[in-house]
Formats: sequence, structure tokens, C-alpha cells
Amino acid sequence: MRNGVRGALAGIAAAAVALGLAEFVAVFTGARSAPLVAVGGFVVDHVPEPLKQFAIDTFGTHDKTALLTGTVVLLAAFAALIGWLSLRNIWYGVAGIALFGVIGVAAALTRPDAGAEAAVPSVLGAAVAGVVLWRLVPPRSSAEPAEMDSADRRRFLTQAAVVAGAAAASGLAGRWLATRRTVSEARRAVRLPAPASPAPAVPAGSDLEITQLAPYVTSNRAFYRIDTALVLPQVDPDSWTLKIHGRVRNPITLTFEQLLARPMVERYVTLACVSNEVGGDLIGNARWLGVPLKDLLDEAGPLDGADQVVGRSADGWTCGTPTAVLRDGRDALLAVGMNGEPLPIQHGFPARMVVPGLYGYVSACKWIVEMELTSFADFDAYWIPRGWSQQAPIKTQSRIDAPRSRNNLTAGAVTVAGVAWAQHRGIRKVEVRVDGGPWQEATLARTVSIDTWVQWSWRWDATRGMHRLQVRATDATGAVQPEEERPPDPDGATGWHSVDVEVG
Ligand SMILES: Nc1nc2c(c(=O)[nH]1)N[C@H]1C(S)=C(S)[C@@H](COP(=O)(O)O)O[C@H]1N2
Ligand SMILES: [Mo]
Repeated sequence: MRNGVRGALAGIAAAAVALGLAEFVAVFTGARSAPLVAVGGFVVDHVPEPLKQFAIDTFGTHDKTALLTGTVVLLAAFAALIGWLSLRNIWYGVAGIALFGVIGVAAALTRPDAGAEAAVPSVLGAAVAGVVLWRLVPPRSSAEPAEMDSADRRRFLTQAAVVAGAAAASGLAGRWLATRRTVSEARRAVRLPAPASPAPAVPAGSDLEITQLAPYVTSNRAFYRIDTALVLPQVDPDSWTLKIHGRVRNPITLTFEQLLARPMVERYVTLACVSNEVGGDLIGNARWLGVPLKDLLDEAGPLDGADQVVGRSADGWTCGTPTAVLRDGRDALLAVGMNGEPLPIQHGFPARMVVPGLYGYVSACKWIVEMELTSFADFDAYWIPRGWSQQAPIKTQSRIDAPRSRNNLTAGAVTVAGVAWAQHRGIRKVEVRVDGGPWQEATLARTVSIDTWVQWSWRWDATRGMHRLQVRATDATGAVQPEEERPPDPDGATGWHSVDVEVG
């Protein structure tokens, strides 16, 4: 074995043992204190906006897996380099490991709500990595031969294998312990009350049940997930409280039990992400059960000038919602239930905000623990310094689900179908056109309310050849969805969705 390879392998083994041990220790110091997660979280909070949008566009809801995989690959490369350098001088290796330790500690300590214990996984990981590197790349005198003999090689490979095995075992044990520490059990034990005001029945014909067309109600499993959390916050409902404070007459603290004891309403609301590109699928419609936010705010009594309600999550994320919107009579909810179940952990268990008509980043705080009344002038929520608008009502949009681009169709009758949305305004009309021809009105399916999307369909007499289908919607105020193509940044994408198909 070449010496360089030996150095690289030793470096990688040392890094593996650091991460494996840290993963295990983080079971006790909090999942977000594990260096990979901490550094990943730091990257999520600080990457430039275009890069983040690129990640969401490319990897969609797998962007977090992509980030962690990328980090591991980068780390392995650096670890190999450090190992190789430590062949020259072991102190290069020690310095390299110390540097990584410092980065891990800095990232873990600067995560929102991190305590001093957050430093422990990185410190222990780096210390053990140093020892491992020292074992595997002993400082040698210049008289030693550069190449190993076969006994050396066997000894080295055995040691490296033992180290790698220990790293994997400790990492897996940490993962296993962490999954046992979730709040799934507590979630299963939650009994949701029956709503005092049940959701209106979904009218027959709301769901056209067309292949490829998104169902009218999105299942919890299929519901898109967007958030900055690299590990899901595990919020125990027994110790959970919601504090409503700031510029209010009566600050309120609610326990989960108190929350469940309040009269509940159930409503269908379609949630949408501002990062959704034209034609994208970061949108879903669910039946939410919760307490009207208006009632809670009325009890708290906002003071003059408190025009913003800042929702804050257990992991320190924030969103800012206009106080007036939450009190204008729309069904803005502090939700505990989603489609008849307690909120899934990834959708905000035990409680989240749901506000019809606003993009998620300004309204839909998951794992919520605080609502602070303040003013827009005084506080910028998470996405605002990152270039997104403070005010973000959902834009009128429409999407063609069937057929899909590049579908091969047969000439004759083809059903074109999709969804359209303009939450809290409602959709008046959807039109389709072929190859830039005249707009033709589609048939709208029924809906529960103006707070959900609506399915539409249109019968096309398709002729042979390549064709472009386009759609646009008109909301209930009469405003036509604009043609101008704009990216999601800073307040939602615009433009008409189109699909290209071949009819044979
Ligand atoms: N705590 C927390 N809540 C959050 C976010 C987040 O990053 N952290 N992202 C928001 C965004 S951008 C959207 S679009 C919605 C998505 O909700 P969902 O994941 O349940 O679909 O959650 C919102 N609530
Ligand atoms: Mo979003």
C-alpha cells in the first residue's frame, strides 16, 4: 500500500469515528448539536438565496438529504487530505482535526436556543479523532522507510477496520436511540376533540378523479413538506406551551390540554409555498382542526401598533403575519389536527398556524411555541433578511396535471385537467388554449370554500402533431393570472403553466 493511501484512509477513519461518536453523544445533548446537523443547519440558514432556490428546484423536498450527503462527501475529502498531510507532520493532522472541531462547536453553539452542552459532541468527536489519527499515523523518525511492509500493512488495515467498525456501531446506536426518543408515542396518545364547528362536507364532484390529476384533498403522506429543520423538532405535548405575548394587554400561556379543551373548528385550507414554481407541486389541501386565532388574539388584546404577529417555532424559526389578517374573520387556525389525525411530526406536531390566503413562510409556523405581537417596522422574521417580502398573499395560479409534458397521446378526445387556486379570493374562471390559439373556458369542479384550490377539466379534440397546452385562471375579483414570468423570489412566481405533448 502506498503511504499516501494509508494517510488518506487514516484521515477518513478518524473523521468517521468523530462523526459516529458525536452522533451518539448528540442523543443526550440534542439532535441539533451533532456536528453534521449543526453545520448543515448553519449552511441552511446562511447559503445565498439563489443557491438555496437551486437546491429546492433540483432536489425538491430531498434538498436536505442532498445537503447532508454533499457535506459528508466534502468532509471525507478533507479528512483524506488531513490524513495525507499528517504523514508529513502529525501536527498538521492534529491542527486539521482541531479546526473541524472548532467549526462543529461554533455551528452547534450558534444554533437557535443552543446551550453550552451543544459543544460536547464536536469536542469529544474531535478529541477521539485526534487519538485515532495518532494511532494510525504514528509520528515517525526520518530514518523509517517510506513504504510499509506486509506486516505493517496488515496491522494498519486491522486497526483501520476496527476503528471504522466502532464508528459505524456508535453512529448506528445513536441513530437508533434517537428514533426511540421521538414524540410518536405521545402523538399516538393524543385524542383530538370533535369540532364544535365541523368542516363543510366536500360536495360531490369536487374530485373529478382523473388519472394524473392531484386529488382534491391531499393525504398527509402526499402533502409537501418545506422547512429549515434538518432534524425534526420533537416537541412533547405534555411540556408544550404556547406563549402569546409582546404588545398585548393580557399575555397568555396555553398548555396543550388547555388548547384541546377549547372549542375547535375544522376547515379545508389549501397551503402553498412561495418557492413553488409555475407548474410545481409545493401545494396541498387538507382538513385542519384547530382553534380560531382571532379568538386567542382577542383575548390577548393587541395594543396599538402591534401590526405583526410573529410565530416562533421550537427550533427558533419565525414568520410574521399581519395581525389584521388574523382578525379579519377568515378561518386562521392554531391547528392541532390534519385530515382527522394529530398533526404529523413533520407538519408541526403538536401545533401550527394555518392561515388561508398567505404563503406558508409568512403564516404557517410549525412546532409553534410563541406568538409575539410586535410591528413590521420592529422585527424581520426568518426569510425577510434573506430577501423575501414581508407581505405575501398567495398569487392566483393554475396548473395542468393531465396530460403531462412529453406524454404521448392519441388523436381524438383528450381530457385536459388540473387545479387552480387563489386562496381566500376564490377562482371564477379557468381557461385553456392550444398552440397560442383562442382561450377556451374549462369546467370548474365544485369546492368547499374560497380557501381551497379547485379542480378543472376541459375536453380537447386533439389532432396529430406536437402541441402546447396553456392554462390561466381568473380569481373571484376578476383579476386574470398574469402572463409575465417571474421567479418565486421575492413574493411568489407568476406566469402561465404550459405542457408540450405529442399526439400520434
Ligand atoms: N417551524 C417552521 N415552520 C414552517 C417552516 C419552517 O421552516 N419552520 N416553513 C414554512 C414554509 S416556507 C411552508 S411553505 C410551510 C409548509 O408546511 P408543510 O411542510 O406542512 O407543507 O411551513 C411553514 N412553516
Ligand atoms: Mo414555503
